[in-house]
Amino acid sequence: DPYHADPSRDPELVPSNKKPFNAEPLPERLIENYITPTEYFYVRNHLPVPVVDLSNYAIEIEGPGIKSTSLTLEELKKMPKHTITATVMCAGNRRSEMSQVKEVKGLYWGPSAIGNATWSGVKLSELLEKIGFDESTNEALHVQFEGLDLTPESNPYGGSIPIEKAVDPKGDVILAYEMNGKPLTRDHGYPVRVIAPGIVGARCVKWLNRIVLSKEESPAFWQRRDYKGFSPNVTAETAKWDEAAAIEELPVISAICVPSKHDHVHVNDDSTVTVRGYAWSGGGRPIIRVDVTSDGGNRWVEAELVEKSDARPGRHWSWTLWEVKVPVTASQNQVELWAKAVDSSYNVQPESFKHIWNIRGVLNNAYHRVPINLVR
Ligand code: MTE
Ligand code: MO
Repeated sequence: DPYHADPSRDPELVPSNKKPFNAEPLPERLIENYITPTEYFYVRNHLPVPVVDLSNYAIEIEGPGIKSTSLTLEELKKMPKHTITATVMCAGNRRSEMSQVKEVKGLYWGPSAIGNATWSGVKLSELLEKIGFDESTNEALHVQFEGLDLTPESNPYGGSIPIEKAVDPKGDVILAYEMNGKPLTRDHGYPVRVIAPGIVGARCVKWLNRIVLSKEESPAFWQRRDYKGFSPNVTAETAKWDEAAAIEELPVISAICVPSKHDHVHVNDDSTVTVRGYAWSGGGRPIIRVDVTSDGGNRWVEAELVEKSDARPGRHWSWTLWEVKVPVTASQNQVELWAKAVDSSYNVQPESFKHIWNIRGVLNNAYHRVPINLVR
């Protein structure tokens, strides 16, 4: 069993698959804390968790115009330490809803393949500068990352980000060795992982082994043949993988975490129900508004943004937690709650999954719709 050395996991994580391990917490747990506790931060592994021996661990860095470098964890820790708070989300978050339109390929995630944590480590921009990267002369267009986890054919997990993001001090890309103030756990990438805030989780490579500057994107399967969106009528047979853009910055999303689907919900004395959830957008774009309705959009109510970061637009990497009391009609026993968020570029979530459906079930950011039963 290639998974025999996998770590043990918290029972609060509900697995959608065990080998490789993929799991998310219950939505109501997710929004209890602005900073998601590590124990129930979702886990998305494609392969067995590698066993890392620190005594022979070093990150290799190479590419044109820089000094080839090998860095141990100890050497990394001697560089200036930066801490950011950033949300990481899987491109497959909320895939189970898209699959209701038509079956898609992938794990059927609920709305909790997302979490917000603090990440500490070295800034990639500072490291690259230190080893001689010069933006005015360097021809690299991408920074490729490789993990220590291997496919049965011995290909490492990998992904890449645009060079502009990597070398921008305000891009805040971190080679993180701590999550929520503690060394990374094995599931989250011990000893070092990439955190590319505002970018899809798939590029936040765990168990980091190698960094390569290149004119090309990462050659890894997950960069070239996965994590891309397509038009709704494109099929597995007609998909032009080489022509489609790899997902990098994620679009605006939100989800209702309380109540859950089909819950029996107590109606407040003022004929409202209390609704709570999260909202987030990629690219460092803060959430400026969340609208919620209980009657198909005849009446939208603005949610209160109860927990958010005061980071500037462009560097706003954390999610926003929101709460609202939504009026419900006295005669109804069942309603469907809808939520949609708006980011600082006034991007808004699409209304339905039908028109954003895609073969891989990625970018599942249509209005979140939660049918509930009312109890008076
Ligand atoms: N890095 C490696 N080496 N192997 C992986 O399977 N999964 C990626 C990314 N980094 C992955 C990886 C995906 S798809 C996501 S969504 C995030 O890690 C999940 O990070 P988490 O498990 O810490 O939540
Ligand atoms: Mo992912």
